[in-house]
Amino acid sequence: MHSTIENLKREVFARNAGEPEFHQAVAEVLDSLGPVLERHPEYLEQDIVQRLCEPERQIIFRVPWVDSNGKININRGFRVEYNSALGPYKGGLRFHPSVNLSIVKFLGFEQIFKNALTGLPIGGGKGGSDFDPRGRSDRDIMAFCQSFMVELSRHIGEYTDVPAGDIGVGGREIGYLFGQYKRIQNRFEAGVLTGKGLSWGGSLVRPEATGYGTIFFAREMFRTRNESFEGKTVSVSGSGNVAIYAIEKAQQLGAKVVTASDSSGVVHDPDGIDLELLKQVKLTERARIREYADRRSSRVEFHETLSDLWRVPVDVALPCATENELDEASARALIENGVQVVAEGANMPCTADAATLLRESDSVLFGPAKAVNAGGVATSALEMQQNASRDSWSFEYTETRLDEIMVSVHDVCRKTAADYGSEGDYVLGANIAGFTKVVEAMIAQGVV
Ligand code: NDP
Ligand code: 2IT
Repeated sequence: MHSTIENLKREVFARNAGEPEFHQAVAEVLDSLGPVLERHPEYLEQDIVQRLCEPERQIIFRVPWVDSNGKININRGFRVEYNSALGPYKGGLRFHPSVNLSIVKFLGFEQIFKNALTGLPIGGGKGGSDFDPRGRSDRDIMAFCQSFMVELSRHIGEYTDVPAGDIGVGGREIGYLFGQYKRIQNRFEAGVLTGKGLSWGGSLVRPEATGYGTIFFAREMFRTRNESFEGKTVSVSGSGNVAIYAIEKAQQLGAKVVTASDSSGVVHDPDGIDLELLKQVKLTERARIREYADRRSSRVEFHETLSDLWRVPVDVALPCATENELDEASARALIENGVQVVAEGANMPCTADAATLLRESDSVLFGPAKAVNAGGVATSALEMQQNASRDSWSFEYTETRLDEIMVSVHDVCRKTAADYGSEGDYVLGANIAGFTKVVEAMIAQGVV
């Protein structure tokens, strides 16, 4: 079986040369599949792995737009519609200068299994642009979003493909994108995008969902050891949508969060992060995180080296910024400092070596992204349910649904791992459970 998987990986890598992030995401899943392919030889007969690794559709387009200085800008737009076996393609849009096909494909591939784990009827997709929103005026952001949507609108729809936010795309961008879609189609098709504003089809709890869901998942991990967040020290990286609401829920459960970061540095606040100040600096003012250190009255350290964050001794580490932000040396430092739980709030934040080290450490519970951060997309699916029924649910009801979904994702991962003889291996459990659900649907639907 080992050589079969190595051959499958080699085939995918050769077919998708020069896409390191995509290779990394594929290798992580395929390396888990040995036991399931042994149990289900029909999956190999059906060439299901090759089919799964090939996106159903990949769209790359030019995004021309004129900024407020009258300058013409040309960006590149992407939408990879990866797999629709379980429902319409579903997944975020990322606006960041690093965005390229490899990154969109890695994110889209992960999204297939994540969405399957939620138990909700959503396929997998991802998109975005190499547009850099940082330092741009609202007017420039709107001009870019409108041009981006002119092309994207040909490919999306409530029953086809439903984008949402990711890095660099939040409520403001979804607003401009939705407005332009509505104008082009002359339809108030609320279910075409999620992460909308409350008064025009958005869902309560969607802004908080990924961060809250991350903490609900980590809480369940602790529960397997009869432990809880109460009194624990936590490090969080990032200070965007996922990080901020992970900090909020961890604090609500009695933990002390001592770090946050952005792409320019890390703050270490041993007295515990002042969340109102962090929200003011990062969400309202969109300023650099150094401002937090400058304005906070307590003893805060600022570090320019991002990996310093993982040298802070903590019980729980939550990487919530971006891919490959936590390397092997950082993982080793966390383990040596006695970390108990590492849960990936961001997508693929641990390098392959770091993930292996954490997964194999007896003292650490390691939660992989596709399970841990599934609460964001799950709540997007709840937003779609509200749109379809023209209803809007209360905060409490929606948060309870999210919590139940995260408990179920956690339990499915654990049960699947145990069923395959690898008790406590959340990586194996998440990969096999997500994979099985999608390939069973693909096989039932024939060679399409
Ligand atoms: P945001 O844009 O709201 O925040 C991103 C944060 O990460 C910012 O603090 C940003 O710093 C930092 N960051 C981004 N890129 C880098 C980089 N290359 N190096 C260092 N720091 C960086 O994005 P989200 O919070 O939405 O997303 C964070 C992660 O969570 C991503 O991996 C995303 O794919 C994942 N995710 C998001 C979901 C969602 O619902 N939004 C759902 C599931 C996963 P700066 O301010 O300097 O740019
Ligand atoms: O990575 C992710 O799951 C997201 N960015 C959220 C996707 C969504 O459709 O809500």
